[in-house]
Amino acid sequence: MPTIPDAKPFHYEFGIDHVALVCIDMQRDFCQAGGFAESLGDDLSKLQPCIPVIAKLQEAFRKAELPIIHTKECHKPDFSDLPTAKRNRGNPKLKIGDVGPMGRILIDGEPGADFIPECYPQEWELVISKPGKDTFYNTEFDDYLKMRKITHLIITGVTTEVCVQTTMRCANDRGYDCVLVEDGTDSFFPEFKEMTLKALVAQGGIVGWTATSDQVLKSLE
Ligand code: C5J
Repeated sequence: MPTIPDAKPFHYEFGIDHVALVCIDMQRDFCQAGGFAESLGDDLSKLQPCIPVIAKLQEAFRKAELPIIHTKECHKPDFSDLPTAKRNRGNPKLKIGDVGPMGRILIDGEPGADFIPECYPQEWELVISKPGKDTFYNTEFDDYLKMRKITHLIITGVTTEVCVQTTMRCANDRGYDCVLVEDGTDSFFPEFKEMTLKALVAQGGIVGWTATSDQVLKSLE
């Protein structure tokens, strides 16, 4: 059975037919200039280190013919899945739905809500459009995982303490065993990333595990 012996807080095992790579919100609106994050005043350079790491994990999962699930945080063009409170939060220069340099901010189908080229899904991979921070909320995620008998999730993406952490906590509550890839996630706030990585594995792995991308890649050899 594939094992990550040095995962934190202790070794992690998964059945090769029951594991998926989850790539959270590797979108132009978060990672590139002219998008949502920049309109909130965030420093985009903070999200760049995890990009080649996620690309490498995607390559390895594809080579091993293992499933990859991509999420994108976005809303319907008519705002029917966008709470007014979310639209107004943060007083951004460009609100969700406003027209920016990459089309309407965080609206499904617009260039900004699409994936960055480095982490772009293959056409046979599942893409989940999610209106919330939690990938389970109002999506087909849980049905898909159950249908494919996936019980173990290797989680990557941005941002660590928002959509990534929220999804991992909600997966844990549903019984999935999750590993967050330490160098496969980033935050605009490095101190939040550091605390999140510690908090998830505290108390004997109260939310799950963390491991480096090298450790994950080794487990697939
Ligand atoms: C945020 C996310 N930070 N993908 N979304 O608004 O973490």
